[in-house]
Amino acid sequence: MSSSEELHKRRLAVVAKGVGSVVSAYVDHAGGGTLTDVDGREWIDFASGIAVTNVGNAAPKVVEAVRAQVERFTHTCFMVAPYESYVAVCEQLIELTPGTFEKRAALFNSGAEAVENAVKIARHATGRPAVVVFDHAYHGRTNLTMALTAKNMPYKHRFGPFAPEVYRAPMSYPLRDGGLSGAEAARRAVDVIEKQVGGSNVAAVLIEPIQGEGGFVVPAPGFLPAIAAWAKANGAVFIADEIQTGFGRTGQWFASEHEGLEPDLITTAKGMGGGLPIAGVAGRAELMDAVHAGGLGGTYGGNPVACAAALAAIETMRELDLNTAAQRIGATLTAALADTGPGVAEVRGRGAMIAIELVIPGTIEPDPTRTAAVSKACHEAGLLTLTCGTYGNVLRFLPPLVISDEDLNRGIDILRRALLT
Ligand code: PLZ
Repeated sequence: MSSSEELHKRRLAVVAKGVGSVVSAYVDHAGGGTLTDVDGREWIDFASGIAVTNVGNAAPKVVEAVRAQVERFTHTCFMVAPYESYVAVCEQLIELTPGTFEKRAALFNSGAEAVENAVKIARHATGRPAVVVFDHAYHGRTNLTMALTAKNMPYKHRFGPFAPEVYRAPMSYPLRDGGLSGAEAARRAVDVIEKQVGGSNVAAVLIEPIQGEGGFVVPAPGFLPAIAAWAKANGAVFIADEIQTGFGRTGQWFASEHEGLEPDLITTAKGMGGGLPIAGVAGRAELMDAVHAGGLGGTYGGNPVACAAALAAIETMRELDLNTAAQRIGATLTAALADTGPGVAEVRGRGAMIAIELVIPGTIEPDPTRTAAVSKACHEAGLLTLTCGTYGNVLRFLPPLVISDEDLNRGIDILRRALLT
């Protein structure tokens, strides 16, 4: 077996530089809350492959379901010859997403593809062009989703021109908007939408209930319900992008539930597949079914192996009550980070989606340099952490929801040491 150093050398000769990696340790195997690299070093996982392995890496039920499925058949294309597991995943999406109204669902391969399809459905159903998104939003890297994403570097820089009819409204960001209430921040956003776009032109308002790449921004209470109410009053489709927040991550099946939201459409990916690539759009039947037969699809969307993994992952979430686990992880992390010094402006998030925002002490000036240094110190000590945020000054923690108390506490010790020394 090659060492990480040897593999990295090989990589540099063949893998495009535009594809980055947070660490240059190459993974040999992973399970539960840890990864082991090819040099035999163990890492505590506070990343979950960016909020994907909520049920843990190589979760036993997922492994078994995938193995059984690949032996039966690997691919037929649901648009050619359908199979039960696709239908069963859609049944689960309809049952688990908030809202008791009649729903339909469709499956895709990646988060970006789910977002693209949600926008297609909203435009088709309303006959309107405009899509409203928010400051700090992240929705993907395809051409339309780059347009929907806020941050230039690294996602958009020199990749334009971007898709038209995308409009950006101000977000509720309590630490950085002077403490506007949810209602005030919503009024500010609605004012921009009405003055710059016009309510009757809006096909969809698309928002992450807690922003992911943008910095784990939790909007002030009341902001999301007010935006959803505006969408309803103006005949626009309210789409919650729950790709990062979904499937137990925030301590509920979907983060929309924290404020009683019933989005018209929800996009899901990441956690739903237990590590295999699968995504979905679920929502109001009259919107989903507005699209003509054959208008939605793709070769691999809802691939049978990915569907088998998703069904096993969802079953694992239910059996192990991972929503409760996420709440417990969140409470432990939040308590452990409460006294980490004046450079930590805020500890925020919900459930096992927790972050700290680092600033120059005594100000709210972002401190990306220290953020990178703390992250590096964590990596050197064997804790896999990620950064995020428009200003690159947010450290985020996304442990698998099955992480043991022992691994969680070992991770927290490393983190505290990195922050306090
Ligand atoms: N919507 C809310 O978080 C993916 C991307 C990391 P894909 N986030 C991690 C990176 O640098 O590429 C994401 C998300 C939200 C959409 C997406 C896109 O999902 O599966 O990466 O396409």
